[in-house]
Amino acid sequence: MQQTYKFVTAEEAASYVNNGDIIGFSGFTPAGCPKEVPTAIAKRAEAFHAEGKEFKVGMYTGASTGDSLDGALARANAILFRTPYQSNKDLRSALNDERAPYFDMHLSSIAPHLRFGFMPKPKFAIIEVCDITADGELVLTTGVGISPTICNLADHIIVELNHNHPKELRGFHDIFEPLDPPHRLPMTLLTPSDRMGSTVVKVDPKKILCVVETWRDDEVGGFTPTDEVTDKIGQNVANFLASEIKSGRIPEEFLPIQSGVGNIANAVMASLGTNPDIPTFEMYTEVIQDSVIELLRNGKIKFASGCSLTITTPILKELYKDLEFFRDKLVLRPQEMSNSPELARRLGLITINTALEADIFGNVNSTHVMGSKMMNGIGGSADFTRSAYISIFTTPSTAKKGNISAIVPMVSHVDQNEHSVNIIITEHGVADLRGKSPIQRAEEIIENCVDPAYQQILRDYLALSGPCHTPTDLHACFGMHTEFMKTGSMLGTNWENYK
Ligand code: 0RQ
Repeated sequence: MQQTYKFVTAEEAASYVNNGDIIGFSGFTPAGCPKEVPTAIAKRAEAFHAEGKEFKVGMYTGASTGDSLDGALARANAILFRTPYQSNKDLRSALNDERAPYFDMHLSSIAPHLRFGFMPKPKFAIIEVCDITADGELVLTTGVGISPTICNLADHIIVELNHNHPKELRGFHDIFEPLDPPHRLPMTLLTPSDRMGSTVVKVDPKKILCVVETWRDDEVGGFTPTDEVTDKIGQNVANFLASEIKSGRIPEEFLPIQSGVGNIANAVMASLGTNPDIPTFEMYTEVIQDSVIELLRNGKIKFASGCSLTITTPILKELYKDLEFFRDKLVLRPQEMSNSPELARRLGLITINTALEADIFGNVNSTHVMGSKMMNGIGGSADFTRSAYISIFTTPSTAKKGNISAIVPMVSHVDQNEHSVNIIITEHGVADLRGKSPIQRAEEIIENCVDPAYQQILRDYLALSGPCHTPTDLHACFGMHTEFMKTGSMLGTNWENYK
């Protein structure tokens, strides 16, 4: 069957790509991303640069990718533009040094915005698959991302056929692309385990330019082991949800969970899994991390719907040995479905995402360090938060050895605003912002979530303003940030300087 396609080396595939071309890549996080062809494109760019010639490509991805994609192209200085979420060290440096123009977007918006023509269409789609048929059926691997849309929109498809992923992954995907307004119909899922799409991405075989074979593993990094702080945050989340069930504010049968990425999110999932007061549950989320696989095995999680299996290689290999056990417990969907605000609202998701900093009124910054340096991106956090049944943000109360308070008078960048954030949780406790005025929210956050070393500083900040609705002092609101920039610590913040 496959002989009908042209099998080539990664270098030959990369030779079709020229300066200024725009590429859409498969995958979501390092899961399911192409690896060989992007690295070969980076080498091609380096060769052009060595001859003094321009070579840059535009890049659409599902979310973050692996180092052989984002890292390689960033190091080669080959990025014309890049969107959305990223988490690669070298790409982060490139975009913060203005070497790689980057724009951050909600993950649910990429595919529709491409279809609407809000951004230039990709010329190439580079797609990792575990199987391909002569009539153009592509069986994706561990991440779906924006693959269906870029396959439809691109002029040419370059396939990376990865033999490290079993062909038996066929059946794990639920691929559906909605019609655009005014013809859009509802997405019909009523529970996380419902399906409404196809198991494959179907393309016109004539669009498949070539196929590159590979045996490379996904480049998913390991997690930092949980520590006292992340353990405590996890326990606080689990205890809070248990008390919400007890009070009847969350139904007894519980609701599906969405959980973000990173070390804290992984620790939170582990705590939910071990708390006896949390019933067995389902997940409707974007990233399925290591801890979820363990909880599916021991029955604490009944079903997980996601956009990617972002799991470390040893755990993925174990999962592949047991694929039939997981067949009725896992589904992977395009991010337009996994992150759909329509579905998040209908399913009643409990959403748990991570903040870099939050302010005393409940606004959250998950992306910018000191207001200007991009960390990773907003990812799907706002897709879920705004539509959640109950939205939670977690963060350690301090960063950088206690020199930064994660709770500040005003966030240095806003990703989620006070109207969408219901609950903030640190290792010290839980702030419930529901039904509270700005001043009541500030008191709730300062007394329950702020590190003791910063509580008085924030109480004193609140006292700077006279009677008003939201006590924001326009001179002082970034005083803790500016103190950190001057001295390397927020601890010495002195409001006398602002009076
Ligand atoms: O840096 O390791 O150099 O010290 O930020 O912090 O505590 O390891 O947390 O791995 O969970 O990542 C928000 C980045 C958290 C992530 C973020 C520094 C801190 C450390 C990382 P060092 P931790 P995590 C899913 C949904 C995007 C939004 C989202 C993220 C580093 O969760 O990208 O949830 N979220 N999307 O020291 C300066 C502060 C800081 C700070 C922490 N206030 N100022 N530095 N750090 N707070 C994503 C997808 O959709 C795919």
